[in-house]
Formats: sequence, structure tokens, C-alpha cells
Amino acid sequence: MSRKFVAAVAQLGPIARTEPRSTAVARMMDLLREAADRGARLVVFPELALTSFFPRWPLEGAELDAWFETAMPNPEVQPLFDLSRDLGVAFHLGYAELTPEGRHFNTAILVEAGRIVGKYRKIHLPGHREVEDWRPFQHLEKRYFETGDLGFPVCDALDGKLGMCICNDRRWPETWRMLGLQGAELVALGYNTPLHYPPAPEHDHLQYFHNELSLQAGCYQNGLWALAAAKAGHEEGCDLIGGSLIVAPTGEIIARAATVGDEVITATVDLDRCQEIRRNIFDFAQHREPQAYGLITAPKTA
Ligand code: CDV
Repeated sequence: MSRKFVAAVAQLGPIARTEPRSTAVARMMDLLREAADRGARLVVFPELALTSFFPRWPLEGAELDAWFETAMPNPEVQPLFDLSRDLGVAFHLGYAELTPEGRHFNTAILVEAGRIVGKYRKIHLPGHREVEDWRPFQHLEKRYFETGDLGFPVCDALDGKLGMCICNDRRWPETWRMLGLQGAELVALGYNTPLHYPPAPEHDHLQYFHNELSLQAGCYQNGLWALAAAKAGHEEGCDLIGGSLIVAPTGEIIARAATVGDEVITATVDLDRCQEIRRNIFDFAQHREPQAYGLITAPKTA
């Protein structure tokens, strides 16, 4: 049985601070319809796709919690779930999760046939805990989110094994290897990556390159597909990179967004192509040498 299908990445342009979730959802529904018209069975939306990227602002208490979802789906997001079920298109969505116990996570879900079949909570949280006035904009993910507590789960969907990670996770080889070791054949991820990185502005011109480098290496070294969706463009005074990508298990870029606005890119994904890499150069069973990798899981030092 062929495991070949059309997959889509739906890049979002900026979302204003005042834009309600319903507007973002309506934009995503348009993108999902376009992806369905192109024959897609899966659409990947960005990290924190329902709102503006709120970790750039100092917020507290109820004003902070207002950016989080306390249920998923909820009435504002339900139309996206319904459309996905009606059109037979699965989707991946990033959002801020507030649990009934009051815990805050940067979360992504995979939804197939109207049902959440996979969930991931971001593990590598970038940025800082305290407000730093020297920065042109804040990046308070370490303050607002707990480190994800679900590991790097891989779920059965679309006749294959699908994994997820979120934004900064893509820069860490451990993320990809954890997913690869569990047999993930496709990794869905979203990102909000500012063009300007205040602690090391000398690398600003490399932002697109580092995005591609991380994704291409992750795919090749683990023999899997990646679908990466940006929230892009000039959002509340901050420029976010676009460059959403579909990358093959060989590390080749198959599709790349051309704009920094709402845009759908598609490609035919054949999950069986993972074997081109996994039976050969990265045949883990034959060639990995984990007894020599102990330092990777040793506790971190300050
Ligand atoms: N949302 C992110 O995780 N952004 C980081 C930036 C801050 C470096 C990223 O890795 O793209």
C-alpha cells in the first residue's frame, strides 16, 4: 500500500495584538481550504498560531492568562476542527495551553478526523525569565511556560508515524534523534523566529540559513520528513522570518515559502522514502554506538 500523500505547510503572516482568535482561525480555515483544493491530507500551522506572539510583552496574572487556551477545542477553534473533519484534512496547530491545574505550556497538537491524536509540549524554551530593558522586545518564554512534560511523543496518523516539536526545539539534534529513534517518519513543527536576535545581532543575517541548516540536518540524520510553518512578517514592531519549508529525508528542500504573509506550500510526501536513509547510511541498528554517547544524557552543568 502506498504511503504517498500531498502535505501542506500553512505559513501565517503577522497577527496583531488586538486580533481576536476568531480572525486567526478564519485565516487558517482559508489556508486549509486552499490546501484541500491542492489535494493535501495534512496541513501544518505555526507555533502559537491563534494570537500575536505575546512573550514579547511583560504581562501578569489575568492579563497573561488571557493569551492561553483552557480547553482544546474551544468554541473559537471548533470551526477549524469541523472544517478539517469535513474536508478530510488533518492539521497540526500550536497554541498556549493553560491546564486545569494552572500549568502553562507552549503546546502543539495533531488533529485527525476531528480528534486530537497527538500532543506535544515544548521542551527547549528560549529567551529569559526577567524583563530585560535593554532589549528592543522581550522574549519571555522561560517566564511564561513550563518545560514540556510529555517527552517527544510519536503518534500513529496518516498511515505513518508522526512526531512534533516546536520552534527552538528544531535547533537541537537531540530533538530529532529522540523522534528518529522512535521511528518518526514525519515531524511537524511551527516557529516564531525574530530576524533580530538581540544577544547576538551579528548572526541576524543568518536566521534563514540556520533555519534551513537545522531542518535539513535533522531530516537527513534521522531519515524523516519535516514540515515547518513560520509565523512571519512584521508583527507588532518585530520582524519574524518566513521561509516555511518541506524537507525530504535526504535533507533536500522540496518546497519553500516565498513571502512573509499567509501562504500555502505543498509537496508530495512518500513516507516510504524514509527507508532510503534508514536502511543505509543511518541504519541505527547497525551503525549507532550509544555506549559512546553517555555525555549527551549526563546532567547539565551550570
Ligand atoms: N519561538 C522561538 O522558540 N524562537 C527562537 C528564537 C527566540 C531564537 C527560535 O529558536 O527561533
